[in-house]
Amino acid sequence: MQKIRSSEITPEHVYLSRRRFMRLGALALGSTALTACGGQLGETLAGRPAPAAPTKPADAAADTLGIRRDEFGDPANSFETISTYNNYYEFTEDKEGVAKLAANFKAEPWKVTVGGLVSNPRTYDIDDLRRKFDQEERIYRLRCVEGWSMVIPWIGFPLHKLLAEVQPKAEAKYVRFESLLDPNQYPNQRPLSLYPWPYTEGLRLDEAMHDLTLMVTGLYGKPLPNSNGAPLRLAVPWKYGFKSIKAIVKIELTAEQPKTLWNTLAPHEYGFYSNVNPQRPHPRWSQATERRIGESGRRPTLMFNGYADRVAGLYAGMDLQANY
Ligand SMILES: Nc1nc2c(c(=O)[nH]1)N[C@H]1C(S)=C(S)[C@@H](COP(=O)(O)O)O[C@H]1N2
Ligand SMILES: [Mo]
Repeated sequence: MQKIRSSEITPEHVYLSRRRFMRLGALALGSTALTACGGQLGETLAGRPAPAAPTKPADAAADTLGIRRDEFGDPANSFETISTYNNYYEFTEDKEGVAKLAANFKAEPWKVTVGGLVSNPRTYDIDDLRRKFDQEERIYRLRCVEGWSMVIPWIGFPLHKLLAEVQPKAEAKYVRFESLLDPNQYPNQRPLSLYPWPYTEGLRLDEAMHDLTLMVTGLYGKPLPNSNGAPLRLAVPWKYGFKSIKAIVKIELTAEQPKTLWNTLAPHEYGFYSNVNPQRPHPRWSQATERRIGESGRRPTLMFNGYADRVAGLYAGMDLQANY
């Protein structure tokens, strides 16, 4: 796999408010954490050359597996790249360090509870989910809010099939997702961690019901690697990658918009909706372009990450430039 220089990405972690730092002032924060976070300028602000025409195919290693392409014709990144370049903060903030730390993660047995405002609350074993719902391949783009992207051949089933089974009540308006809390397995969930664990995310019910919204159980036809959120994660391809929560243990239907980890940490940087929008810069960097991992140069970012024809209607009447 091609080595990815850390200078080529703009970390989304850790925006931490000054107040939070003061409160935790005694904590010996590594200086890396500080500089890696707030200190760095966005890729596009760092005096880089204008976007160059990307070279294709994205990833030489993809050839050996037979190239899969997304619906826009872009080749998928290799299994190697997808499973070794990760954002998974429960393990580490180092993208290339996740796979090693996650090697012994215990992804089975695994239970997922689905409850809240539903008529038929259920607890599923991961195997129940694999057996019960047809597993299909969906080759989606993943656009991280930091300004890089990949093409990933996921295996999974649409979330709406699961929701149909538990039957949301009329009052249910949102879906809340929760990741595993287990400091014994996640080194970065140590006591006094600066993150409000567990990782949580949320969708409006109609977003959750959209056919593009996928419950992911695998990639490249194999069970999901630990580094990608085994055994169960979400893929919401028109939103920034942090919405696609990993290692899900709980799904809850709610009447109110749920709190989410990134929105709690830095509400002015990471909105609840966080739809990919090249015209709306992150407060610290532009979102107009992205670096496809494996390509040279940058390519333009597309509205809703290219899925506008199918999802724009969900936001009719909403101001897309606002920070929701
Ligand atoms: N539980 C959990 N889910 C998570 C994250 C995380 O740190 N913890 N990182 C998010 C971010 S920022 C991105 S870009 C994607 C990365 O997914 P990948 O590593 O499979 O490419 O996972 C998202 N889901
Ligand atoms: Mo991300």
